[in-house]
Amino acid sequence: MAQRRDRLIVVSNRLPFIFRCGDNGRWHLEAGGGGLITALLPVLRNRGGVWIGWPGSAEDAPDLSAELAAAGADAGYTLQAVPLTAEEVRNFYEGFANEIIWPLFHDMQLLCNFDPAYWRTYREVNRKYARIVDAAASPRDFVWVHDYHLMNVAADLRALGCRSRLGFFLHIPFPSPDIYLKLPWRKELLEALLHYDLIGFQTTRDRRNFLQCVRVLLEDTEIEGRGQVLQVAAAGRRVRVGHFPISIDFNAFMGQASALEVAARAAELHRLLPKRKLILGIDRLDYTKGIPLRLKAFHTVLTRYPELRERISLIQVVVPSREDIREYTDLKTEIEQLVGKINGSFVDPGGWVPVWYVYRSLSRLDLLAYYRAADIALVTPLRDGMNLVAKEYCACSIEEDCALILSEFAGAAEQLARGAILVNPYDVEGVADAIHRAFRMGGEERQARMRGMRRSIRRQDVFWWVDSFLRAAIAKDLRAFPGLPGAGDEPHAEYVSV
Ligand code: GDG
Repeated sequence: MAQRRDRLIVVSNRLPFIFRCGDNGRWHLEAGGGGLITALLPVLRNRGGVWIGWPGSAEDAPDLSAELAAAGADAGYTLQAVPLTAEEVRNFYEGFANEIIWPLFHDMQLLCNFDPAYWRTYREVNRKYARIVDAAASPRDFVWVHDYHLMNVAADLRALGCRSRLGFFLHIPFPSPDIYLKLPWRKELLEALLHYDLIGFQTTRDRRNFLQCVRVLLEDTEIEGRGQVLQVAAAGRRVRVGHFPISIDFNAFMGQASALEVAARAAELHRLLPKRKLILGIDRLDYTKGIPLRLKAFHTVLTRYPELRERISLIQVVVPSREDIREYTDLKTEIEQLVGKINGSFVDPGGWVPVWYVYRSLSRLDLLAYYRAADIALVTPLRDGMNLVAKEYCACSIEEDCALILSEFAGAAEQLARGAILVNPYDVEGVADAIHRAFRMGGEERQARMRGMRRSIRRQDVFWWVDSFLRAAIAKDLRAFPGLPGAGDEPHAEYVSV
């Protein structure tokens, strides 16, 4: 009888396929997108495995398990849905995850609504995920849980007697103790996290913040080791804690951006907006992305450096997100007012429009064309776990003749500090000066900076990210653990037994 291999079990809030109700009232499955899915699909396809998550609709959606099974069979792994009731979605997803952890972990504690009912439902829903994982996992499997929605799952799994190895990756930042300590359930949440065998953060700053919180809140803390992965003992548990900057499929982006169709669409943009440098901002509608301050900086640059008028245009793409939440609709209104104010102040009838505002999701082709057409990317989140847009922009800059202005509070800044023009997004005049500097930068400097960033992103691409996390998870002894980043002599994760 063929022996079953150890499997990778991925657990995330959402499945890579979501249930959607079409205009005709019929339910169907739609493939999801995004960095996490792109990163993990090749590994799951090669090894087989299971992906467990919420299919993105309330429990009253019809039973689509047969469709889900068929989609999984096509994709080469098993999909398992975690059904959530409407109340669970409200208190767990919209409440605890998006009204507490999302703002708090992005340093915006004033936006938090610390409703105790949210915490109760968060614990219940995490237990629900844990029960489904426990039923699916064997002790030889490796369970990889993703993101802030599911921080309690390991503790719940251990309580159920699960003996599989457990890893966790946080896609958003981890705040400093000053901010984290505001959370009413701060100790319970930290202790729950320590039930994972490996905890991964995006940056060294996030890892440092986490370790400081552990030291402040928990007893008998010891931290050992150096480099990418440390050993931490606290509250009677031992856990590995590392930083693993997430990335993109660099070669896929570069290849697709080289397509004739993309080049033609990019050239068309330059024809429509002739004789000027194009500055690009692409963000989900979210208050962490710093869009209003960015628009104010653009207004400032046009006031402070009048010679740039008619020689630059900002294309600001805002992708609709969480539109049923008040903060988000208010933000949309604020953005639209600012765009109106800038265009009203500077527009040249029949000619130059300073801000091109696009409020919709772009097709992949358009996204690539915008990346390729832009001379300068303006990526200025107030706080961001990583920011993949910055990396995708570099990958698509095939001629290497363009500049990236990047917030120092994006995780990507740790890796791209030498090539990007780093800015403090709260410093409107500083960002305006950075735009001016990028506009005037000589070709040689632009190319040298962009070349360096592209080299680094290509070396540490998304497959490197998966590899380094899985290697850290399976290493038996950290002293025998080779330098993780770029360890070329190590087997690829697809072949590593997890
Ligand atoms: C979270 C963390 C962390 C955007 N507009 C369109 C579109 N996109 C794609 C981009 C990119 C992704 O969405 C956005 O990723 P980001 O990393 O920039 O931001 P979040 O969504 O906030 O992601 C973040 C990430 O998780 C991964 O760990 O980096 O810090 O907040 O891939 O290309 N794609 C298409 N049309 C669009 O209009 N097709």
